[in-house]
Amino acid sequence: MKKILITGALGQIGSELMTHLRSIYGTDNVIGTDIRKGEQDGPFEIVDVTDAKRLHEVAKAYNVDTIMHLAALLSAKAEEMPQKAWDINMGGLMNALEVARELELQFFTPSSIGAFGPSTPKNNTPQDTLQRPTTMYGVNKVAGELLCDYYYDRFGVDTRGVRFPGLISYVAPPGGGTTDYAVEIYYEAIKNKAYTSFIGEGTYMDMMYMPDALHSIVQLMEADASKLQHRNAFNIAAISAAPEDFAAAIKTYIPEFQMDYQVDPVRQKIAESWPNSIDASAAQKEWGFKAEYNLDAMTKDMLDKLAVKLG
Ligand code: AKB
Repeated sequence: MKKILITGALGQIGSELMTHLRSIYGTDNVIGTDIRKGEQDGPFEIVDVTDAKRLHEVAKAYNVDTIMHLAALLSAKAEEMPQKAWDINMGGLMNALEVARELELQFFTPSSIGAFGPSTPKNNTPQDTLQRPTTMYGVNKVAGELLCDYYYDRFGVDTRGVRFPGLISYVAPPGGGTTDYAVEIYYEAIKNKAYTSFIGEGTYMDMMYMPDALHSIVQLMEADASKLQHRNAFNIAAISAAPEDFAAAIKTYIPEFQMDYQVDPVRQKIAESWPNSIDASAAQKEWGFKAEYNLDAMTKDMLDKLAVKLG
């Protein structure tokens, strides 16, 4: 991995991944692409992933050897507009995989805990298990995992992926996810010392701090291929928590913090169809993944960083 093209580079993961990869591989070796131009240094091109020709042209022009395909609609947005989600999530993925096949590139795309459904074992969800999601996002993620494995088996494209939990960061906000409450709660804790959660009490989901997520991508992409028994996609895990766990963690630093609930039925239903916690032992065994941040360490860092960011 020396020259990398990122799609969706201005999104929640992309904006931090771009900076992280540039610090490792050099600014000129990481080409950001998105449907709009943002404020950032280094090579950047406007690319809509549904435009296969443009994606191919840019990858070829920069002579990249890796694509990290992040452009996608998240779970709640995909439920609002399922047809559009199919076009972007599946059409974009197919275009990116084709570019990887044609130009012989290494390929990363994230799957998600959304690839599981109500019939999946809920606790310590195994790596290989029943995947019958009931959301458009989940359908896209399962189909995407299968498509990436297909491109590896059929064409030899070096495809790799992880099933991300809800990702928490203070840099770029997520947009349209079910786990977004776990980011909003920190912003509101700093701004108003109070938060109204759209996910109900007692609803557990897996979460992870962004530095661990970024580290996982680099570690997986650099992993020795001969050690990988799985490819698309690995369970990775760090924190299993419900809204009240976040509130309790925040209260240790901001004792006046208050939380109440106004549950959004659409996102609650999605959350209830996902696992409470997942088993990441295959990722640990096959490429050594281990998260560094637990809920308390993440909370401390989020509150410190947001206090500075929000003044
Ligand atoms: C979402 O909530 O849609 C995402 C995810 C878990 O994939 N954060």
